[in-house]
Amino acid sequence: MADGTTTSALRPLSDIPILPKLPIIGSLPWLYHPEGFMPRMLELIEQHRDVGALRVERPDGIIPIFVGNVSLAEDLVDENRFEKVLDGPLVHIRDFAGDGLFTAHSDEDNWHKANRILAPGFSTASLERYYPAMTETLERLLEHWLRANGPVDVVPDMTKLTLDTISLAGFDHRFDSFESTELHPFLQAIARTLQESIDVLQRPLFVEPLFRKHRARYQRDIESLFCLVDDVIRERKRLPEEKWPRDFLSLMLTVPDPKSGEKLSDKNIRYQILTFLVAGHETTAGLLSFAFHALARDRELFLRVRREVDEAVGRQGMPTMKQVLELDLVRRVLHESLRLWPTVPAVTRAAKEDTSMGPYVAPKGRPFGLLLNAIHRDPAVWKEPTRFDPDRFLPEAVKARPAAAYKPFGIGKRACTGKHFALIEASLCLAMVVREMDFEDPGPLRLTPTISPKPKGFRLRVRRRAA
Ligand code: MNH
Repeated sequence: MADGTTTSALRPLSDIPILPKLPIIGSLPWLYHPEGFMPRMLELIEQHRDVGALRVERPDGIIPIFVGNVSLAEDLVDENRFEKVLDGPLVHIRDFAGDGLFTAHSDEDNWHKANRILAPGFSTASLERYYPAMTETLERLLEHWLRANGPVDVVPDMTKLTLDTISLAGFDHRFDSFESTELHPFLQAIARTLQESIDVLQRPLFVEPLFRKHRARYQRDIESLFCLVDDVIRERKRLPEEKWPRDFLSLMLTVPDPKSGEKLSDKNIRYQILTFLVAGHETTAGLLSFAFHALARDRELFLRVRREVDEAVGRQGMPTMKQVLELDLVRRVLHESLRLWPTVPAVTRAAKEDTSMGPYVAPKGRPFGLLLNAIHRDPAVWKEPTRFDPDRFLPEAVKARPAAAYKPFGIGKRACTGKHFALIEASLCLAMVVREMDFEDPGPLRLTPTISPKPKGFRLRVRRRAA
């Protein structure tokens, strides 16, 4: 044991409270919440803060354990003893994201290989190359909102922004989403397959026959995703190399693994592209939507942010990437949004060898769902946890808390590859919208029950900034 205690002194996992359950449907009736599964889990953990963990029974009889207190999380984030495992929706997302970075197993060769090839391309320094894709796409959003000069639908517009940005930076493709009201069929297929990966977990097995057509469409959607991406790869290879744009696709096709000297296979590249699309758009779109909601409700904070932007960037033109990186308050607003509404609300960890989690045994391989939304509101660490206060992310305050208290980008070697990309893209958007526009208070926040939570029915009245 890492801490010298013996396994026999530890409590069995069956000591963790369990929700009521019924045959065939498990704990389903107790898990319903109009805003989705994750807000419900948060509510339940808050009722069990004394323990900080809860077991529920899935319709298939599997009993996941959810953990939501920082003290327990401190064990789960220990990279020496725990690692990411695939569980819940990730098992299904693997149907279309394959052995791409996000859904690869921690010991899979292709994870190590792709991580060595791709991670350097996402460092802050490398991101200069993709920054023009961010400003170009943001111009479209700003035009759209300035023209609207009235109510705008924030979530779909943020989705268009982040999708167009990642597609342009990732594989030089322009979806031009702001030119139509409908989302591109490819993007709709991504949204449907993603949602199915979580919906399937909440259906009792006996209703499955009623979902045969639905499952057939899921399979067709996946085929169509593969088709489009494989086409993009084939097209690229047909171009002479000196004409290749400097995007992630070219990087993947040309840069060999520094260790083995091998390049990624075309099939793996397909999975990586789908991974960027899947992991990299809803999450950032949700983050921006929540941040705008918070600013629209707090005029004083809004004006503080605007002052920062005016001073650092000026009143004209797009900022440079360096200027964006210097927008401290903007960055703190984004972190505070991710604290209250982490757009990936949970990750899964399991012990590499038998060990302990808090007072409990943690048998090798047994998955624990770590509820990020719950640790981010643990009152043992966060004072007045529901209050929106970006100054919680001032350097002194960050140093004073355990690192396990805030993990919106995941943990250790399996943490988010796109973190800097997302934060630069989101900072740029937040800064420019606040500089150019004023908002009206949209009223209280509700969440959608989607795989990545978003503000529900969030319309914002925007108007051009009065000088
Ligand atoms: Mn992202 C992994 C959150 C934006 C690409 N991301 C993760 C994980 C979290 C996460 C949490 C870890 C999941 C797990 O442990 O199972 N990601 C975010 C958030 C945002 C985000 C909150 C935006 C805000 N992510 C992005 C963007 C990209 C991206 C943008 C790509 C351009 N993320 C990834 C990849 C992984 C990942 C790739 C998988 C990393 C790995 O396991 O090696």
